[in-house]
Amino acid sequence: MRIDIISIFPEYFTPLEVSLVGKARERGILDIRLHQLRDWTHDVHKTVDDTPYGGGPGMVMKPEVWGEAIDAVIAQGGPEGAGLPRMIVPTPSGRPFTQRVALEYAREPWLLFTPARYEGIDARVVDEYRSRLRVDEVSIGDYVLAGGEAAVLVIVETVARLLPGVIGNAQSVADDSFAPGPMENLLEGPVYTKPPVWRGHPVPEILLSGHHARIARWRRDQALRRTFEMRPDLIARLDPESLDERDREVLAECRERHEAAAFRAGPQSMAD
Ligand code: JE8
Repeated sequence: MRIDIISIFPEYFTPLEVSLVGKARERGILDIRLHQLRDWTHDVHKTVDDTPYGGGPGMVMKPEVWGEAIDAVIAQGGPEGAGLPRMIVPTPSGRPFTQRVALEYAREPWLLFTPARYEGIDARVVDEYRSRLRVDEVSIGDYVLAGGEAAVLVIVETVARLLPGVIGNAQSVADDSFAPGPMENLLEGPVYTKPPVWRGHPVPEILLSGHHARIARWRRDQALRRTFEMRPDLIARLDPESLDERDREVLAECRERHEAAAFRAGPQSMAD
């Protein structure tokens, strides 16, 4: 997979030289190219922003500079047979970036990221490239960053670990939380390693039993409990058809404990 990133802070992407993504680059699985947006300015100050039409706070990134930069990257050409890149624009007003979206991106031969700063990029840039490329405006979460670079790091790492050969144990990816399948929309349960007892805290006996079916069941129980506690919204979205009898028992126990705790806490909490 080829990835191009255009940014005024290409140094922001040094983390993509280490760990899992760095190794994938060394092994030729990923070809990541960074581009300094200011290289496509023509003034002595290398200006990339200007005041917003209609007034308002902050500055907006100029369409001319982005247009020249994106055209230049596209003109370089991508992997053989890749055609044009899929353009990904991180923005707080984008569609949620999810594991399902990551799986889609992992199937693309060429991704072009355009992380902005200031108040974002002049909207005409997305309009222009929607007529030529597949353009995705995506958000990594409901909070406001200072720019799109951190989002690109999140997206690239999430996608890279899905590429064949990047994660040694392909099953680990298949078992991911949020990965389509039996664990989709369930959070990871607790994980343990040696020693078997640490500061008086033992590892759950079941994990030392070697009984794989019981361990798998215990792990799913833990995932259901963790999800009920931390992300009740995901429990509400579970497809009832995807739950077996034991799943339903575990969730019923969770509800009973939750209601008992609420009752003990008093009437106000019951209203919450
Ligand atoms: C960004 C971003 C994602 C997320 C992404 C790109 C470019 C006050 N203004 C700050 C409001 C508009 C955005 C301005 C900062 N900014 C933020 C994000 C994002 N993906 N999940 N949160 N924030 C840019 C400029």
